[in-house]
Amino acid sequence: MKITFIVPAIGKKPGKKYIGTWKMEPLTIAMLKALTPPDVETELFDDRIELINYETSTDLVCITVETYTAKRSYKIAQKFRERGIPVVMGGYHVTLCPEEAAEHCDSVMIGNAETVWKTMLEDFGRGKIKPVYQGNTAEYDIQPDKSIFTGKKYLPVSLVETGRGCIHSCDFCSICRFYESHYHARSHELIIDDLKRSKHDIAFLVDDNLVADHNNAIRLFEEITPLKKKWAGQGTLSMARNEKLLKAMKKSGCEVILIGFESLNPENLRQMNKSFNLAMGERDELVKRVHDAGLGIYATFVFGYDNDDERTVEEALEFAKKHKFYTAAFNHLLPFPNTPLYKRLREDNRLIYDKWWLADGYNYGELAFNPKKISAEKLSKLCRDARKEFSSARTVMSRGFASLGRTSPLLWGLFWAMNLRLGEEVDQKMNVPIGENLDELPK
Ligand code: B12
Ligand code: SF4
Repeated sequence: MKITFIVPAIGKKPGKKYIGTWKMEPLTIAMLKALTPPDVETELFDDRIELINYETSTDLVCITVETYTAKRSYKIAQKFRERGIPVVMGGYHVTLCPEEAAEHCDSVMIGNAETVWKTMLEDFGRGKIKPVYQGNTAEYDIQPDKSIFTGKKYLPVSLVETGRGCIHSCDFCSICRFYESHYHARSHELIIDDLKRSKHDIAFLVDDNLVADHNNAIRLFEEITPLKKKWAGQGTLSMARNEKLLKAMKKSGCEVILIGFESLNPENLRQMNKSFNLAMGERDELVKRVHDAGLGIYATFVFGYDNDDERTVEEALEFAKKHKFYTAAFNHLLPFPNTPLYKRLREDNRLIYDKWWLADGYNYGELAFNPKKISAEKLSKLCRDARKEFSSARTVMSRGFASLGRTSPLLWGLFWAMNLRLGEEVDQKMNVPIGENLDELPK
């Protein structure tokens, strides 16, 4: 039996390069490969870095689908199904919208694959694949098999999972829908083993809130310190209230931590069900503590909540410049399917498209709903301009020198490469036509 794995791109601009910072190893495929018995032949086409061979000789096509890649995934599936090759789909979007995905493939997998992948392959082998498989989100005790990436050009960063899910319930978030607001910590033995196997010196610890449990996090950081890796991850400002945690993070090799500030406006934080960001205390002081501990911050903001107006983006930009963050994202809000945000906007008749992810003419960077106090076009432009300004030579220089005092020489070097690239990418990302230009060669 032979399986063809596919990672779809979100879409391509004719003749342009695909987004550099998105070319990370797709850990998802390494997990599916690890679950696959060794006698099954496998191949991978990563649409972000290569052309898909639609004529490949294969028995089964397995596509990982995110909301941004859904339209393209459905088109790719159609091409294989026209040849009579069955297609299985799984991933975030499929779990959020199983009925929609089922219209475009032979079988959908809801949730995680670990507990059902082998059954699905056995059913397929007997010619009896089921239309739906329901995975159990709690069990994942295997190591990824990254041999499937051999010969592919990805960024030199190893993705290592430390936990799945999140206990919070922010109204815009797909993760808490997928994991029903539960967190599943991964065993420290597996994490350490995974880090030891990873071939790069820099790791991205895949966890949506690495510091959800301070004591577990401190223990983990103490255990990985001897591995001498440099790493980045995602957490909340709550880490700043625990000096022991900050010290353990730094000592274990943490250089940059992504923090979702989302909004500086308390009413917006309440509306998005993220008031826990408010309960942590004085924001400037907490940011200072994280910086003083020698950690860079990747700050993320989201705009489009009901209290946002033309000033809001500027205020966030000023805040980000004041603290000289390692980097920052100025995103507009996007209603992902099956989230409370999506339902609220639909009830209020504020959606511009019923399903933006499938809509003709929908481009990356555009709003898919009408904000209350600002027009959709204006907000999209303000986000773009904030990204441009934050990555302008003047701002990058001043942030770069602040970063010198915080992060290690390795990450300082990376700072320039990353920030200059991000600056270049602002307009590369803007207006990528979602799902379009299927046969465009990546550069
Ligand atoms: C690492 C990461 C990235 C990396 C690289 C991603 C990659 N594909 O290589 C970078 C930084 C580049 C990135 C970029 C973006 N990302 Co991202 N990313 C993640 C993150 C943190 C981890 C993904 C991962 O490796 N997980 C570990 C694997 C093992 O888990 P998994 O993918 O869920 O796979 C399991 C199941 O879903 C299932 N499964 C998955 N696929 C399939 C396929 C089949 C056939 C089957 C049977 C089963 C199956 O089985 C797997 C094993 O159990 C997730 C959040 C998260 N915690 O998962 C967000 C996430 C996937 N990203 C998200 C988004 C929105 C984006 C961006 C659009 C952000 C932006 N605005 O710029 C871009 C799009 C880039 C692109 N697609 O080209 C969203 C997607 C939401 C959605 N509804 O689709 C997520 C969920 C984050 C979020 N906050 O909501 N991302
Ligand atoms: S804290 Fe982050 S991962 Fe958790 S629900 Fe909120 S946005 Fe999602």
